[in-house]
Amino acid sequence: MKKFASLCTTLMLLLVLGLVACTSGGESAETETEVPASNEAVTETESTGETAVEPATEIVMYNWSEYIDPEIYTLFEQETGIRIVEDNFSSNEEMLAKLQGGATGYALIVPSDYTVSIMKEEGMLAKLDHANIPNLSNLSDEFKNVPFDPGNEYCVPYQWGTTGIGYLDGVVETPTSWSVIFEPDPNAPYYGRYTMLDDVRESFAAALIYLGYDINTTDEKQLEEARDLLIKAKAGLAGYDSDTFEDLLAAEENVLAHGWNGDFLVAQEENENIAYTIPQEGGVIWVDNVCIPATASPEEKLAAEMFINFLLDPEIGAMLSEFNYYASPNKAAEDILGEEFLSDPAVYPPAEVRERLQFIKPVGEFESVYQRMWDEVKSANP
Ligand code: SPD
Repeated sequence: MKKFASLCTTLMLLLVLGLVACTSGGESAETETEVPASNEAVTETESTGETAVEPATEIVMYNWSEYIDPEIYTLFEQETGIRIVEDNFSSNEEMLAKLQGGATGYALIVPSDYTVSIMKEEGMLAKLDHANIPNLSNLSDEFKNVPFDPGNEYCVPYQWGTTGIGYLDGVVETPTSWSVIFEPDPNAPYYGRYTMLDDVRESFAAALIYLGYDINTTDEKQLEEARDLLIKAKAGLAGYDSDTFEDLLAAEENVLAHGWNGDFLVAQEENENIAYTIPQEGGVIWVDNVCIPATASPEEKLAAEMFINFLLDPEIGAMLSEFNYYASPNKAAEDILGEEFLSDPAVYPPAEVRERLQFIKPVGEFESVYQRMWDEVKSANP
């Protein structure tokens, strides 16, 4: 058994602020990763033989780009002395491949729902010590028991959103169907001026939805049809882009894009003609989560849990949504966000839209078939 003996003294202020809890029990990274013998931050107390862990003074968060207000890092550092450095990825698969390839040094990662399932299955995540995250109680009930991580054992929902089509209102008609992308018309004014996400599961989901198939199909014939459709669509595409699709719309370089709702809504501040819609065939709904890789040291894990607790603070949760325009899983933050935000159908889709949305789910071994066909799409010259 280990306890944070000196932590209780040195972090008294943080305790008062509710930022960290001291515990001698519960799950902690020590059960997932060995404490390096040379690590000075982990000391053994003479009387009990128990170890005291102090939080790391700097940790790295591996996140999607433009997904967090940098001011949140500053406030956290002011309160705790812990500096957070950010590194970015553009897709779940990129992040997963990097970690599977042995990358270490990340204390916080932000995988989507289906990727949490994959990482749990592969033993890549540390179990959270809930005693260090008292603000967990601020989560809305529906996010306390998500199917990919019941009881928030490994992760805490960060933000949630949808995948649909953003467009320049007034320049193109409201795209009511995915046909705008999948039936490319060389005479259409937007031909060559739209992008699709550079994301295997998202782009296949759009094609499978248009074909009327399950977005998690493991039927190779259906997937081949979707691949062929994606190749056909490629003729009219300006490119695959997960990082700047909204900026290209704001600059009116492109007029339409497959992408994530919040990114379009943020870009509206630059160009008020940007609008977002979910086509009649439906779209994707997703939950991104903040988790700790199993490779994090006990010191990094404690600092990461303190930051997760900080994110769950009502004011900080509201700051997060005000910055990235994604829906919050934090009930206490929603109470601050106010009615205008909560009633925006582009952020919180109404019931009739929600029933047309599907979650991407893990497809096990079949993941490699998706990847192979995606490689075929990317290398095709239509
Ligand atoms: N700019 C941040 C975008 C985050 C999108 N994450 C959603 C992934 C769903 N597959």
